[in-house]
Amino acid sequence: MKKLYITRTAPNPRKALILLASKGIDVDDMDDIDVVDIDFANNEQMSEAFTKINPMQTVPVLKLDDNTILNDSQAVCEYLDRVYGERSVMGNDVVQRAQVCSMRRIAEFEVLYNYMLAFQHSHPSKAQRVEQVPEFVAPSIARSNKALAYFETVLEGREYLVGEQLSFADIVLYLGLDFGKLLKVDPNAQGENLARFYQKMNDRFSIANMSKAKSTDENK
Ligand SMILES: N[C@@H](CCC(=O)N[C@@H](CS)C(=O)NCC(=O)O)C(=O)O
Repeated sequence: MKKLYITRTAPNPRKALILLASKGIDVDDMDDIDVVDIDFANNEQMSEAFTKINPMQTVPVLKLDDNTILNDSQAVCEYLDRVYGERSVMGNDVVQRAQVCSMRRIAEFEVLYNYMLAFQHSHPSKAQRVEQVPEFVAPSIARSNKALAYFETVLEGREYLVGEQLSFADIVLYLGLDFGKLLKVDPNAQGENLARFYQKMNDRFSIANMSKAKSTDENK
């Protein structure tokens, strides 16, 4: 049995959960993957047991049947994308794959990562994890917001960032917008196109709606 170590509210593991959900797969209902929830509230990611699995003390981690460890969200998502479901969310042809890669990296490094830095440098729960530099917070948020202006133009007249179907780049941009809320950045106030995009993605993939879908399923 493979093991997927996640924290359901954190953006990097959510990439994997949303990728699977976008293919109609419920992570808790997979025959060959066991989900292991890592409790951030109790710093379980820093425990001795988890550190043995991933010395970087981060989630997600996917442990394969032969004990191979994939300890980065991109690697985990590449694996899940290839092994599960019909259509790849990484792009349908060579050019699309390159476009998805490009949009995904800009969304990741300019939007999500800068918000994560702002969070790590300001939130009390991360004081153990990083040496907090409060001066880092405002410029990091400003950097993310600046990149959002770029995505507002990319989404003009388009439903998704690349092609006509949802791709991994959309998932990462959505997670960036969603994480920005923790820094008091309103995802609905960054431009009309981003607001439309955020609403649509959030209806499908918000933490609340994904667990709601699950409890409805369980009640069947
Ligand atoms: N490069 C890694 C980064 C993963 C990462 O930073 N994950 C966060 C959750 S979004 C984490 O585990 N943080 C641990 C902590 O804050 O203590 C990846 O993309 O998988």
